[in-house]
Amino acid sequence: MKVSLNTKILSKNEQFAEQNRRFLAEHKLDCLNLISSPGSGKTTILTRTITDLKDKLRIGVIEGDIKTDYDSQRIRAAGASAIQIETEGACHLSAQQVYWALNQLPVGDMDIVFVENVGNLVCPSAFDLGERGRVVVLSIPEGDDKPAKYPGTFAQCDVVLINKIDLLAHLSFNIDRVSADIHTLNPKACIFQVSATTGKGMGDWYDWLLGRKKKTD
Ligand SMILES: Nc1nc2c(ncn2[C@@H]2O[C@H](COP(=O)(O)OP(=O)(O)OP(=O)(O)O)[C@@H](O)[C@H]2O)c(=O)[nH]1
Ligand SMILES: [Mg+2]
Repeated sequence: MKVSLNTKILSKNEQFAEQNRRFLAEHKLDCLNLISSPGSGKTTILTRTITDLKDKLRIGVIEGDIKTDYDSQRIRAAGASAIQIETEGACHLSAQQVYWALNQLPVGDMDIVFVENVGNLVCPSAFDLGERGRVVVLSIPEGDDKPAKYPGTFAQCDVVLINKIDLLAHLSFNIDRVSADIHTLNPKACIFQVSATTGKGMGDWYDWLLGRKKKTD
């Protein structure tokens, strides 16, 4: 018997990532995968973005956490639809979980779906969810050595949001070093300095997001 080895065998995750790409294309939906350490401010960035862009961008959110629906409650309180996935121990979301959640969201009323991945800088970047872009959040209290120590995550993203810049005066964090390290790993990454609690710098992030909307319109 002759077995052809020319056909690429896709893993289950890759198959669902392909399905997600088709789903997003059919529904003309943008989709960004948010990756960071726990507590860097992903949900705070999302709730502020939902509030500030409520007249400009229709946002839905898929929340990934090991346990609890706290984050999806915060998203709904900010005025957007949210679907919570509890991974029960897994350190990342899978494309199959995202496929299920996309099918629960009222996507006909949306321009973009954010996927807030489980907080850590290692596993999530290894799993293609079929998303259209990746955003890594790095916050000032985590320290300025993180891009160098977790290069895989920073090498595969479109944007890095350096969050909690309101704390710069209180902590030792060298923004120039971080920017240089990110650009060495990923010359195309856009870097925005923001504070999700004070709102400082969020305008540049919004301009970038709204620029994507114009391209998909
Ligand atoms: N000072 C300051 N605190 C912030 C900022 N953004 C978020 N925080 C605080 O940081 C803490 C964690 O914020 P979250 O938005 O829950 O972080 P997260 O990344 O969603 O956390 P996980 O989902 O658990 O990974 C909260 O106490 C926020 O109020 C900021 O820009 N400045
Ligand atoms: Mg969160």
